[in-house]
Amino acid sequence: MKRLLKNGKCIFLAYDQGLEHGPTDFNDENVDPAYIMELAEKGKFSGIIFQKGIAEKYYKKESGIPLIVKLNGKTRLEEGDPISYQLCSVDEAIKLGAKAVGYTIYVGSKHEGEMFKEFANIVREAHEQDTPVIVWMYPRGENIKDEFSKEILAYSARIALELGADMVKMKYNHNLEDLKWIVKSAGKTHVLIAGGSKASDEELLKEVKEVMSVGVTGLAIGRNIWQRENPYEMICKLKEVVFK
Ligand code: FBP
Repeated sequence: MKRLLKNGKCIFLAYDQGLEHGPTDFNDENVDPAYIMELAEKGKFSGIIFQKGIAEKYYKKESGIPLIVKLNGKTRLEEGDPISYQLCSVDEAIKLGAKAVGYTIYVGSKHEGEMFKEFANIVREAHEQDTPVIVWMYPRGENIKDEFSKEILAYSARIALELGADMVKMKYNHNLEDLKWIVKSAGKTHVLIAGGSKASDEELLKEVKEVMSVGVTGLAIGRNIWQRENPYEMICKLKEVVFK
């Protein structure tokens, strides 16, 4: 964990959207993973999140930026209750240079149990090799009436703690009182907030200031960085807020 945190905080650059959403999120520049690797290096992010294929071909070990390999993933093309299967093992990720591994669980999906089982094995294997585990907790599926309700978000955070995750990445429902309870429910599991689709500079900075005031550890942010015309300006501003 020490490799990932500075003053107990972190900002990870997420770039697994190519699998989750398709190239629809990209333009001529950010469609190239080499551009993102350069962004992570120059912006001195706390970590870069890649799927295995991108990590193999584009991760630059000499950058010193910690690699986080996302072990499962799915497309947006399948309908019904979501399931995201493991596609890369902990050992493979570590061989690629990973300093942490990531996995998404769709809480409430009828396939939740399968994801719990895969995740339990990942936690065991990763912790045996002193590698932290980050879980993306996204409540989804027919049983989930409101994926942004306080109850379901706090339940998701608690599940992350119960299952042994070191960090839990969640979406923010724009209610600070709810977030306080969510952070408490996560206990010693660090809470990270996902970036979401591109917001204005003012909106994003306001939101980040807000979430950092209630004990959140940091951000795992993608589109809100690499879809900007001048990402470096925003990175500096975000660092001011998160680390200072
Ligand atoms: P953004 O910061 O671009 O929102 O990325 C965060 C993230 O968790 C990605 O890691 C992931 O690809 C994506 O969101 C999945 O979001 P969704 O399931 O809502 O499409």
